[in-house]
Amino acid sequence: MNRTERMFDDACSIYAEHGVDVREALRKLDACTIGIHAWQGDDVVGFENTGHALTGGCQVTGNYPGKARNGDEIRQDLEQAIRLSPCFHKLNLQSFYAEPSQPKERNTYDTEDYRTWIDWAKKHHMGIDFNVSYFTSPHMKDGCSLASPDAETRKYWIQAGIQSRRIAEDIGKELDIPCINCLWVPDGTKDMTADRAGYRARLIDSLDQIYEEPHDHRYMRDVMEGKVFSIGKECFTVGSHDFYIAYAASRHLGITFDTGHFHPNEKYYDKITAVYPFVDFIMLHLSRGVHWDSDHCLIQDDGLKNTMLEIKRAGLFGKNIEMGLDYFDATKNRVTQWIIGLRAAGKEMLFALLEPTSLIREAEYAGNGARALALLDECNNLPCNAVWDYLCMTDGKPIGMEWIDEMDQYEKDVQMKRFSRFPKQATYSA
Ligand code: RNT
Ligand code: ZN
Repeated sequence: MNRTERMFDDACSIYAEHGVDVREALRKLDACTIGIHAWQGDDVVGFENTGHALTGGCQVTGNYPGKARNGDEIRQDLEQAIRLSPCFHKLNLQSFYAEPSQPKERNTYDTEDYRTWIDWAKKHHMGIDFNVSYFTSPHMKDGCSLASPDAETRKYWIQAGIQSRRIAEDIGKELDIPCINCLWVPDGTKDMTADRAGYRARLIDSLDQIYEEPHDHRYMRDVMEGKVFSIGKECFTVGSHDFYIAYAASRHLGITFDTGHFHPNEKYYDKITAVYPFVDFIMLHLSRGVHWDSDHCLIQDDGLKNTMLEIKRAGLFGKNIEMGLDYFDATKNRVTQWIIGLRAAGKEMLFALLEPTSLIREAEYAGNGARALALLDECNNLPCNAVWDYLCMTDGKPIGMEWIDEMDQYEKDVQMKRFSRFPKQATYSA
């Protein structure tokens, strides 16, 4: 027995003393996926080469070398990231990562324009989630799309929304894994508007047109993502959280909670069980909003821990709830940040699945609050990491911190060789 196996054995007996079956937890972990967001690989640029700067109130700061410059390089980087994470993954795509043979309007993309991605996902036994890129486009008017006062602008984006649901269904059917189709629009106003109701009525009308066509639930699910505000739209965001929760509940659709999209002191994990009973599906965009939506790389912080615990305690893992990463930071190695996020999400998922929840709950309902709190705190120090290392070992992944050296090597061998004095695509710096 090697050290990892010995430590795993010890961990199993310690958890068993608290009524937790480690192998059962590992089986449950296997049923969950973590989405990996393609857009961290190229600073949310896409493949359309329009020269249009990133818009939509999202901002990528930094200019670290080695950025992927095309589909093959993004896929190469994604492969490196998933190689160093022992969980099951799903690919999260934006519509502007289409690879059509001829340039096309974004609202006319079809499933075959994602053929390379679909085949790549098949090869890696992954599902795909999808998002229309309602930003970085000359077809946005004054930063608005579906809620724009301009009918032509709305028409363009409604068509993109309708198409995306067909693409999502096709992808889900072909991969036999439901494709989660997320809708987020940056629409809003920089300054005060005297017509909040008008913007919202237009958004409702556009959404109703997008969601009119019936699709097979087994292959695709619709979710909508709200936000407090975007940069440049500080006074009014049409698709606020309240708006989408009410809309999704009334239309039997789903919700996306992006963990960076709330007020910094808001406990976003509290929303999961509050909203879950009333919507069709919950998607989580896992991010680390330092101050507000800063899109910092996900790490194992209290927010992430409590999110996973919330899902586990409610018995919701694998049941109409999924999660994926969503952040973009160009100040340091982009692939390393994917791996940090994937591993942080995986570890916190495992930590939650290993929590002896019933012990804490018993103490709580027996009125012994101090015992419940003591257990809650002690659980932080149970040997979850020994189980994680064992998982890495059995999955053929590096153990402990070994992956960091592997990643440094990749940076040297692959990413740094991409450096060019005349980069093809624009980079964005603060
Ligand atoms: C933006 C949303 C959205 C985007 C991606 C690029 O605030 O979080 O999910 O990050 O669609
Ligand atoms: Zn998001």
